[in-house]
Amino acid sequence: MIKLYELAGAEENRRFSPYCWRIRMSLAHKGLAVDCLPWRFTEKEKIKFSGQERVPVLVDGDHTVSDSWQIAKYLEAEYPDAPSLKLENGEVLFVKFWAETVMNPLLVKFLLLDIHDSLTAKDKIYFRDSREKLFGKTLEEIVEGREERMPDFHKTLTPLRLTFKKQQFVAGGSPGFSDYIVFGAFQWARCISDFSLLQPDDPIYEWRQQMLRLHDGLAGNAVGYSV
Ligand SMILES: N[C@@H](CCC(=O)N[C@@H](CS)C(=O)NCC(=O)O)C(=O)O
Repeated sequence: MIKLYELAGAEENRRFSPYCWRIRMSLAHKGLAVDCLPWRFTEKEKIKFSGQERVPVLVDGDHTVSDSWQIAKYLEAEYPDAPSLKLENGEVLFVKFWAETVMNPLLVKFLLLDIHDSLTAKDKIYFRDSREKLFGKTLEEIVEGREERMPDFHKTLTPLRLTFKKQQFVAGGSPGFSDYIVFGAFQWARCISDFSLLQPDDPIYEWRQQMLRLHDGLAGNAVGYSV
């Protein structure tokens, strides 16, 4: 069976990585069974065989693939007869870079402290140290005043909101990897934080509800907060 190394919190079933969620949803989309193995930030040794230090890492027989984008391409090439992730249109790459350079950097500044608080004791030390070095501030300073930053976040989501006024999913009439990219970011937040990002009258909220229900409620049933 396919194995997937996934980021976990102190609670083994709190799986919150946005990149891992892209792949969990993609595997379900393709109808592939998977054994999801919990991995913590400080368990670099456990994934050393992959030649890098981040999750997701997918192991499928003799194949080891890391990086969510490479994994999506691998799944598409290896399982062409299973439902398509719709990678063939180059626009998916735009969605990936938009999520990673516009959306996720705003989200991380809402979530850093909640992420920290959900980790094992050993991971807490690593996480605080590495993130405070990266941002040049304490986690508390980074997150402070997050409510006031919500209007900016909502404005940034305008293209997404307008898309859902015209079509049901980012990828068109049915979900594709573009949806899993954007959804992964919302699911990251939902699994780690009770900070509410969307209001029920927002078309993005309705889309997120649909995503939570997909594949027998895979994401909706995951350990997280009802936000
Ligand atoms: N470009 C990679 C990013 C993966 C990534 O950054 N994963 C995080 C978890 S969300 C990680 O493993 N971080 C390890 C660390 O910060 O030490 C992908 O798309 O898979």
